[in-house]
Amino acid sequence: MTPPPWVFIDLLTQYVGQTVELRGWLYTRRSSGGIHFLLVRDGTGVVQAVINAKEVDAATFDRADHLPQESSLILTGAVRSDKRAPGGVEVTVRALVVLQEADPYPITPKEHGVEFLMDHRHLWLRSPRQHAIMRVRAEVIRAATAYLDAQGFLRVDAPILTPASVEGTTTLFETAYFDLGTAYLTQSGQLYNEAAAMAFGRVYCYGPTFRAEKSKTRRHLTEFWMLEPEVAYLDLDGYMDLAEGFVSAIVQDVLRNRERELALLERDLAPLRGVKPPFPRISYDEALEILKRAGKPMPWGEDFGGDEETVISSHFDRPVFVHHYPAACKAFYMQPDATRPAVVLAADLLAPEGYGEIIGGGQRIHDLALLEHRLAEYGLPRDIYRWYLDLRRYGAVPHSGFGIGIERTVAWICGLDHIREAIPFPRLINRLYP
Ligand code: NSS
Repeated sequence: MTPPPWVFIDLLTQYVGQTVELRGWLYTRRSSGGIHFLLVRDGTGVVQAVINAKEVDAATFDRADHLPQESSLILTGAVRSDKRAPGGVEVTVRALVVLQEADPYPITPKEHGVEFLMDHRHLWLRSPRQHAIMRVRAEVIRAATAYLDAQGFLRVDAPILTPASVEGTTTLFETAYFDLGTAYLTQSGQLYNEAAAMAFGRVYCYGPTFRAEKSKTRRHLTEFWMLEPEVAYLDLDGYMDLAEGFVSAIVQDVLRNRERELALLERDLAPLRGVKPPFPRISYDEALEILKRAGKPMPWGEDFGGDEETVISSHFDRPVFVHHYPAACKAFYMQPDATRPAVVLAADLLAPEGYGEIIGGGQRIHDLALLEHRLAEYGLPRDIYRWYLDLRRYGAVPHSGFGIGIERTVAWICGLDHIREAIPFPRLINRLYP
C-alpha cells in the first residue's frame, strides 16, 4: 500500500515512530530555551510540533520564531508518543514549509464582542468552540437521516423556488421569476413532501428553508435547515410516536459520537441522557392551564411565544408534545379534530431547558372539499394549489408529517445561548454578511 501523502492529526497515534507530513495552520506558538513549540491545527485536531535549534537549519528555526497565527504550513517530522500531549502524541519537526505567512490575525485570545465575531464568522469557524458546534451539527444531520433511512424512508427533496406559500403569506421572500411573475423561497418542503408520500409511502426532504421573520430573537433565523418526514396512512398519534423515537435517537447518537465536543462546550449531559421515549403529551388546553397556574395566563386561541414555551417545558424533564391547537393559530392544511373542529390535529415538540419549539407538524387534511374550503378561508389562490388539491383527488389517504429545525435542535443539544452559532453562516434580520 502506498503511504498517504500526508497524515491527518486525528490519526497521528497510528504513526508513532514514523516520519510524516502534516498540512495545516499555526494555532499558537511559544518558545523556551532554544526550542519552539508550535500548536498546529488541520481541522481534524491540534498537535504540538517541537522545533529544536539542533535539529533544523538556522533559517527554518528563525522563521518559526516569527510565524503569525493562522499561517499555513506543511511540516515533516517524527511522531512521538507523549502522555502529557492533548492527543497523546507530539511531532519533532525536521522540515517546515510556510505556504503563506498570515497577516496579523483579528481573532486573538482576548474577549471579543459577538458582533465582531459574527463579522469575522469566516475566520471564527476555525476556533475550537465553533469546531465542536459544527461537528455536533453534522452528527445531528447524520443521525437524523440514518434513523429514517434505516426505517425505510426515501429521501425525496423539495424545490426551493416555489409559486406558493406553505406557512402563511407574511414571511415570504420574493424574487422575480422571468415571465412567470413572482417566485418565493420555500418556507417548508411539506407540500411537495405530501406528493412524494403519496408516491413512495414514507419520505423525507432535507434542505434550506426561508422565512422573512421580523423577529429578532434567540430562536429565529431567516434561513434555516429543516428535515421533514411525511408518511401516508399515519395519524397524529403515529406522528408523535415517530418523532419521539427520531429525536431520542439523534440525542443518543450525539452523546455517543460527540462526547469530546459536548465536553468542550461544557454541556451538562444529565438532561440529554434522559431524552428517551415516551415523551409527555399534553393538549393545548392543558398547556394553558399550566400557564395559568404559573401566573402567565393566555387567552384561548393564541399561539405560544418563546416565553410561554419556556414555562410549559420547564414542567417536564424531557421534550414535551403540545397537541390539539386552535385551528386559527395553525396553517391551512391542518386536519380538524372530528369531534371538535375548532381544534386541529397538530402537535409541536418543545425542547427542555428553555429551548422552545424544535418540531412542528401534524395530520394533514385529506378531504378535497374541506381543503378547498380552507384555502378560501385563508385567502390563498386556489389556482396555484391545483396540483396539491390533486393529491386529494387521486387516492387520498390520512397522512401526517413534521419538520425539525436543525439549528434549534443543535442549539438545544449544544446548550447555546443563541441560534446564530448553530449554523455556519447565519442569516438574521440584521445580518447578511459574511
Ligand atoms: O413552521 S413549522 O413549525 N412547521 C412547518 O414548517 C411544517 N410545514 C413542517 C412539516 O410539517 N413538514 O417549522 C418547523 C420547525 C420549527 O419547529 C422550528 O424548529 C423550525 O422549523 N423553525 C425555525 N428555525 C429557525 N428560525 C426560524 N425562523 C424558524 N421557523 C421555524
